[in-house]
Amino acid sequence: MRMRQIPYLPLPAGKSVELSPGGYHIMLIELKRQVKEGEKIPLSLVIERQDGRLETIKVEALARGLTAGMPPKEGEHAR
Ligand SMILES: [Cu+2]
Repeated sequence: MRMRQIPYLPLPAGKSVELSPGGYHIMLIELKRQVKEGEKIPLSLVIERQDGRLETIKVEALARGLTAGMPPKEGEHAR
């Protein structure tokens, strides 16, 4: 497993950027408690628009078991 932290994830206009266990993903670190499988985790994604304005998008991530997805390999993550 090799992952590298990136300061931000570029979002090219008009193109979709996929987050996946083996590719770019959001990694939660320094958690204060154990996350249980099936738990919904509220996340705030901050998007910087082309004009420099910041927009916050709130999403909910469903916590899945460690074996639910492909294990990260050559992926990169943003936080
Ligand atoms: Cu990661």
